[in-house]
Amino acid sequence: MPLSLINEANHIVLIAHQDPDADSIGSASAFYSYLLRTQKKITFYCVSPHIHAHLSFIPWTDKISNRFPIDADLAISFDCGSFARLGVNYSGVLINFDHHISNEQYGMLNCIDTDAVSTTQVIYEWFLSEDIKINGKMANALYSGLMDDTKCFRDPRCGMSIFSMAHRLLELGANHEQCVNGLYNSKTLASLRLQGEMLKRMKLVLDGQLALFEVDQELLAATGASLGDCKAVLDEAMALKIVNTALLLGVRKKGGISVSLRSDGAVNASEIMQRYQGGGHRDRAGARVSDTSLEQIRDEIIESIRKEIE
Ligand SMILES: [Mn+2]
Repeated sequence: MPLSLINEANHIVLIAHQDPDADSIGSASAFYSYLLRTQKKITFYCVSPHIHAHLSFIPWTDKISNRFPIDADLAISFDCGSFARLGVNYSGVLINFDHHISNEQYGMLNCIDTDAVSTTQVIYEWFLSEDIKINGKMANALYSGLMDDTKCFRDPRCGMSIFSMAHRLLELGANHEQCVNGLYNSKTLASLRLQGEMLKRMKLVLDGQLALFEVDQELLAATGASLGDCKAVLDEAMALKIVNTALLLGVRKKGGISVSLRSDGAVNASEIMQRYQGGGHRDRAGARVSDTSLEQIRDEIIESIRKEIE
């Protein structure tokens, strides 16, 4: 049980994954608030040295450190499907809280609910089951992850149970306006310009069912945006009625290709990305590929998609 491991530990390190999102940070943040009630030493760790400024509204992000403490005797990871994304080669006791279907189950305890829309939902339900009181800070952190992973409640899985969770979190002190502003009204001009260019260059293949985007470093340099800014356009493409799959191939600065795949159920995105040592969810997944050309990986993935949708 997570609780007995927590009770036994002296120094607990909470791990948000590499290039963290609101779900990973929000889950770890809520846990940080909870652990402050115990008399234990806590470290909030993330391998990425720079956390996106738009996530700074989530409590305790100022505590995030990219140095892993050597005396930690318990680690808890949040929203991290693969061991590699922890960014640290930790071999001690580890609890793995997640909702990715591709989760590698690398923990000593794996608390994984692949039906949950966010890891913050997994944490929320765990808090309820253990009778852990959720304060305003915790509610806001949990709500931010819920909002981000459901794309502002646009996920078709958002039904009564998700809206009652959201309702309860608002009652407990979550701030809807702050989360909307932090997650959706915080675009940079560079990312918007990039989106415009990407939409101009978008190709529709497989009879228009697949929207294809290719991004190189020249485009990023010209717009001033980063590779991380590219993914948002996939959701725009998915909003086209005819499109049921969207694929992004981005050339990384240090070489290799970053792949992101979205699907509305036509294909299993996680399964396709796992063939490239990536993973994620059925409807959105990704991978990083190094020893293949962009053309080769594009043709391979299009072929995989074609086989599944025909
Ligand atoms: Mn998540």
